Amino acid sequence: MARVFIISNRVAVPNPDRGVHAGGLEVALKATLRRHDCVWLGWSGEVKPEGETQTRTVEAGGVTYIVTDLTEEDYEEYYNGFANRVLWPILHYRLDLAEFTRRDLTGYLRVNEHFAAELDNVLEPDDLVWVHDYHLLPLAKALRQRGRHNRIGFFLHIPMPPPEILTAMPNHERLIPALLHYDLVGFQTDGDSQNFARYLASECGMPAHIPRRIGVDDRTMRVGAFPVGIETREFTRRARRAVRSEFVRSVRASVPGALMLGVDRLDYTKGITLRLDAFERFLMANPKWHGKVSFAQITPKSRSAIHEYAQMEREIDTAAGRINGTYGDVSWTPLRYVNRPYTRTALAGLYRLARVGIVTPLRDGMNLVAKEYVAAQDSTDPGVLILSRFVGAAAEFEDALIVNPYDPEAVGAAICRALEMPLEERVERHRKLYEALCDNDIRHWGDRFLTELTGYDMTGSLRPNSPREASGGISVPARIRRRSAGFSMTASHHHS
Ligand code: ADQ
Repeated sequence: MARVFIISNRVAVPNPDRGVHAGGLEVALKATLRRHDCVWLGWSGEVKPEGETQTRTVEAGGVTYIVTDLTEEDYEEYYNGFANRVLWPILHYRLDLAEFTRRDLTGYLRVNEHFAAELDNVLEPDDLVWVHDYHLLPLAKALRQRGRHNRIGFFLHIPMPPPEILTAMPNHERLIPALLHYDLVGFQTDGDSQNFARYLASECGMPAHIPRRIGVDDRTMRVGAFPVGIETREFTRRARRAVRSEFVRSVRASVPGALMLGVDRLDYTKGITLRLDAFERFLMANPKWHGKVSFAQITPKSRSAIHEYAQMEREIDTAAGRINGTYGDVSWTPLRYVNRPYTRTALAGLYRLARVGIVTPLRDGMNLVAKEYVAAQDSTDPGVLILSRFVGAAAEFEDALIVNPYDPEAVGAAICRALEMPLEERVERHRKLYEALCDNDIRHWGDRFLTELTGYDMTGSLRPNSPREASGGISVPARIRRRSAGFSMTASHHHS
């Protein structure tokens, strides 16, 4: 049976010494790792001086992990540089925060070449390759240039902005058409797929209305939405158990009145500053709630080495101090702002305890916190989810209180509405949200993607599903094939 190669920037090698902290990607891929013969390849997380980097193979739990170190230059140019200072802000619609240098782009392409070379050493012709996220956009192209004809799929975990934004990225014409080298490109939502199709129409001369299959040379490329979900019932059970824990009981005892909860990595896309602004406006407009609601914002720090992140940390600290200074009392702290990670179980318990879950990113591919919050509720007395319209989850969660995160007064009003919502309405909204969650359980996500990638039903044995044919597709115009095929990695190794 064909092996499935999973390629991502970071690799979640199980490590008993560090305790289990399952990241979103690992949870999403759990069923795939269990059911298929998988090899997971990516960065080890270690940065070594030039000449001391290594690639290691580790076997654990039936999965082969191949991890490779980065040099300091790689880390700065590829990871901190092009991936997190250019692609991350631009794909989240933040052109104003992008800091492009050719040097970083060169580093980005070099690391993609390095991953392709490592993969090339071990890949068999019938192996499937599934590449994850914005760090590795040109990986299929690098593999094709090595003569590889394997089925290669790509999934973007973060948003795909419209071409009006994407075309402002320097060198977009070298990177985005490189996605045509994949056999399947998956996005979180239909909106993201449509944005990609619009880019192909405006920049690559494709027809405006893209069919699901596009003929590229002798291959067929497909584009589709594969919204990421969670293990819904498992998370519900975990939350039910967790509320009985010592930790959650002590939190409950320490909160006078209702708890509102926000859980996000500290990132400017998550809209935390505006969220605090909304909470402040809510407090200003609703003295009757003083002393009766506490807002816990749990926000582990990330990427502090990047200037914008350090600046945002300071802004949030200032706002938090101001809110507690203005409204707090010796017996009541309106805002509890915490910078540490919690275990999944502790988080599940906190979600269940919270009368309001507030998820207001300015832009987010999916947002699993919104899904975890809904899964964790007691269906007979559920809390209310306040959800930004600009996250992927909003497409499935119409029954949340949908808000515009850029409008703090409206978000403040939604906080009040959520706190005062009658039981009957809470139960009804939660029932519909929970149904939406169960319709899209993460256990089927990997199989859906792999089935679409191969044309075979990957849920059981490898049975033919539909023959793979290029008929009915359209051809990529020759000029794009040339441009795309003529994009040479080595030619781009000039320093700025
Ligand atoms: P992220 O931007 O990391 O993921 P998100 O989807 O919210 O965002 O996932 C965060 C995960 O980290 C959740 O499972 C959450 O429980 C956990 N987490 C957050 N704070 C924590 C804390 N203090 N302690 C412990 N765990 C914590 C990217 C995209 C998203 C997309 C996912 C998956 O940006 O839009 O949903 O990938 O595709």
